[in-house]
Amino acid sequence: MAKPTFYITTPIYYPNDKLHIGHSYTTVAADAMARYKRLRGYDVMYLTGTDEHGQKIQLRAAEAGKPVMQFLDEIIEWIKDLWDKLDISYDDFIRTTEPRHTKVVEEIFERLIDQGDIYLSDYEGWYCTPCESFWAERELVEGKCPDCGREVQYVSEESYFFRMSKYVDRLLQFYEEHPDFIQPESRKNEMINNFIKPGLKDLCVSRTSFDWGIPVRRDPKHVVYVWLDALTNYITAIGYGSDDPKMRAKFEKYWPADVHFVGKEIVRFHVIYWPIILMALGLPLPKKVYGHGFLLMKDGKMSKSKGNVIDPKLLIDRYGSDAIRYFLLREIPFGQDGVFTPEALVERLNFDLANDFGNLVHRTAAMLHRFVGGRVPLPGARTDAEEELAELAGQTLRDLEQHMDEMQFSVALADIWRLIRAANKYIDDMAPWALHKRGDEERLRTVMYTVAETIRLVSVWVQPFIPRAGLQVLEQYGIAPEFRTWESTRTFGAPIGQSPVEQRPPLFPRLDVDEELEALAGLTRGRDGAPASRATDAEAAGHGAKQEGQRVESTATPTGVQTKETIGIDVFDQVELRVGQIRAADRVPNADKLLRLEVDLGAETRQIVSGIAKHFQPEELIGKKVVVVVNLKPVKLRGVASNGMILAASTEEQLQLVTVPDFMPNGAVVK
Ligand code: ME8
Repeated sequence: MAKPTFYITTPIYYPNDKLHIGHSYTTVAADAMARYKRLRGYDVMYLTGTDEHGQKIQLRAAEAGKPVMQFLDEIIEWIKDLWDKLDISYDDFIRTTEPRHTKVVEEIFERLIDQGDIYLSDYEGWYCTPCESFWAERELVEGKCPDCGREVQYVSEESYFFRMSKYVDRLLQFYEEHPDFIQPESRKNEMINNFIKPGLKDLCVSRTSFDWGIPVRRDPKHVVYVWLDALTNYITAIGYGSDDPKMRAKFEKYWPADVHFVGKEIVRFHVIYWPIILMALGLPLPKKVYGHGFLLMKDGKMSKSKGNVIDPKLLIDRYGSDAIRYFLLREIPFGQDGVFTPEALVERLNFDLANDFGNLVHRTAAMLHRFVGGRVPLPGARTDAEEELAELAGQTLRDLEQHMDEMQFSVALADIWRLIRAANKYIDDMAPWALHKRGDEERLRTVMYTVAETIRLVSVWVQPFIPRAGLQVLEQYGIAPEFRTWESTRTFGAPIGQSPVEQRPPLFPRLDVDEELEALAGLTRGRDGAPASRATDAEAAGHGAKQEGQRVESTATPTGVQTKETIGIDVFDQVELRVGQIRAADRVPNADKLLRLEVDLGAETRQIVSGIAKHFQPEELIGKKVVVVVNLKPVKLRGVASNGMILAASTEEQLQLVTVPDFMPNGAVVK
């Protein structure tokens, strides 16, 4: 039987300059999804590429003093090298200057004129060259481009226009019938309210003021203007309009795309103009457009002029591709904006990769050698402890698949790490060294097998995210090919006994925090050239759970409770409380009061550092439904990021978390 297909794309990036870590973010996310689907047995087509036409490219090449094609070839080589370094498993790379694209765009344009969807008229308006955008007078901000603040020029020129307005009703009907088309859902209303309801304007699709573009066949003083050219890459790359029957069959096989991954700023083009172009061509529409959030720097959006752009190659050279991939996917909930901080990067690498996963793999291999001859042993009878771990593994797989289907990469990784932490705890609780000492051979074999089996599952599951580490561990643990498949992880208890295990250096080295922060400051310079600073202790004040010993200024009322100053409901309303479920908890090293929690808020999982370590063991908190202040400014506590606060009731002697019944969903509002 033919495999089901899965066609996934990234935006085609402008090669007017080297790409930065923001572009890598989309490409890594799409790669994780492509790898995941391949592991699930899909025939995947993963497309990326470059959007090579337009005035901006022409100007940049002129600045560099190079012929445009040479300028482009050099950057494309740099980009492909970046994707190789990041282990991006794309199946095709489309350049919009390739004949397989240009020829088809020319034909599409002719056809759309013949059909009456494209017409000739005059364009008048303000044009921003760097943004390649036209603006109406009223849209300008103090006479400048509302997007980038730069000078705009008044242009009046003959242009071809696409009659977008003709298709608006059909588009709205499509949204109704396909409620999952635009993801995350919140972006849909923004599109309807901001762009469609005020009246969708026809789109200018040709220019005469520059010539670096695909000429309009019947009127070659015009070149096809950027979005019509760019968007159609998704169909030309897989053979639409090709003369080659094999390519046409490829188009039939993969179209419509399963998902276009794009940054939120270009969602509009993908959910309004692109579907309309496809309707005009009589083609089916893509199944989903996922508009993810921005990766920001502490001082806002990454931009060359702010000088806060990070070169991803420098990061990969220093930390390895797995580390960067992990960080990007784990740190920022897909769909939301997230801030890149050097502290968060180093912490993720130290805690999650070196301490949790790396250490599990390393210490287990060492114990297998020390206690049972360097092979995975055959297990004896399971006890409750093994059953529990096996059950958690089953639950992890179910959660992981659900979250991957929802494209919630950070939550999917949190799912896997819950099992990794449970395996580390299982080792601590079972103490194989003690079993060895007292000669309890059968228990020792069972425990060591159980840990190795957990490592097998985890190593298969992490492969979409950190492919090198996943594969390396499967090899290190001598796992046979049939037990490396996704399907084989549905059973806990594969016959991997007797597999020879190698002792290898740790997967991820532990980093010296201060040294790395200094090195990273050199890679990411702020506007004034000063290294990005670490969060101060003062910023951290008042975070985590209610801090013990925090002074409260109170005003006495004649009787009853003593209160602070009276506030209006509007002030209280500013505090946003939601139900959250604690998914993971561990101690913050060198901080005897602090626990690091991962709290599931439905739409995302947050890390919160809480000053409750004196009152709870981390493991007793797992699964508890608590009340979380979700709109508190993020801070660092002992260098660990904390994004929210958990409510607790306390007296001098005791502290209890405020909990909510289990049936209340995660993310429910508390007021
Ligand atoms: O828009 N955070 O190309 P582009 C997250 N050629 N993602 C980011 C990012 C950031 N800070 N910066 C860039 C174009 N991206 C057009 C696309 S598609 C038919 C044509 C990612 O080079 C994100 O995916 O400006 C964003 O949409 C894309 O790069 C923009 O790349």
